[in-house]
Amino acid sequence: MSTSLISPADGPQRLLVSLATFNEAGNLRPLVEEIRQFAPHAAILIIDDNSPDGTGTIAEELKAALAEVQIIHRPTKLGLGSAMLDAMRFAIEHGYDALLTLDADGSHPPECIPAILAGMREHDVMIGSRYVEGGGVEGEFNLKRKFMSTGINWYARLLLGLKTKDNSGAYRCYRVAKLKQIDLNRIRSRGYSFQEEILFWCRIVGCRMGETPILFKNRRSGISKINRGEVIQALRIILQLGIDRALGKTRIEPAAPRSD
Ligand SMILES: Nc1nc2c(ncn2[C@@H]2O[C@H](COP(=O)(O)OP(=O)(O)OP(=O)(O)O)[C@@H](O)[C@H]2O)c(=O)[nH]1
Ligand SMILES: [Mg+2]
Repeated sequence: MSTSLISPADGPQRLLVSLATFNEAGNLRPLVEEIRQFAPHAAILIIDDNSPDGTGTIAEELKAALAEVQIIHRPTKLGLGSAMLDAMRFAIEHGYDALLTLDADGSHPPECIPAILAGMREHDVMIGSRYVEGGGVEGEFNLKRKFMSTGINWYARLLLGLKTKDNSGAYRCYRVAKLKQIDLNRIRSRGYSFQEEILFWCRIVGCRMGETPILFKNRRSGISKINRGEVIQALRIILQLGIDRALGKTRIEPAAPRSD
């Protein structure tokens, strides 16, 4: 889509916003409206996994009404990480400059998009972060969730050498030219550990990482898709990646000088 130009002064020129959805019927429409408000010239890609609650039909209605909306319908629930990979491949194939991802449940406030895009002037990856000064969680994280979030961040920093503070959230913007330098076929995660794994590879290809504060909100409606199986799988994949890193298996040839 060629209509997605935003002022170069505001950040990347051709911006794709991607939303992975599974049963977000109550959340998708208001979110798309808010995104259009804060990123009026962005294209919006919805990746829906045949949600039983009809999210895919709502996506079709949005597409019929709005030129900037595009959809990938997938036959079944294939995991958040696999949806992110599809979004990255789409951004590369369609020549976008930047890819912004956020959860479709209302947890990631679209009013932070301008700050994230502004950060892209000096960074290749910008994270909407709960864990930098000014960021946080609205209301209270329940204890289990707080423990999980803190634990996984600590674990990923230790094993993968990540320096950023919020490594598990999905509110991010990536420079597509840097994503092109990553061999996306090497990414093992199909679920939630994708967030940590892609940051690891972004660091390997020399991305400049930035974080800007966000106030994370509890999902607007519907239920969480994260479960014990997802958590165990995430821990296993990060451990395996950490072992590969220690064994030197994740080294890559230095990238050619940037042309962008
Ligand atoms: N396409 C697709 N989207 C998914 C899948 N799993 C989760 N999502 C979406 O990914 C985003 C994050 O999932 P959530 O269930 O909110 O996970 P969470 O944020 O850790 O959990 P809560 O906010 O506590 O509900 C949401 O937009 C989901 O709809 C999946 O298998 N496929
Ligand atoms: Mg959520």
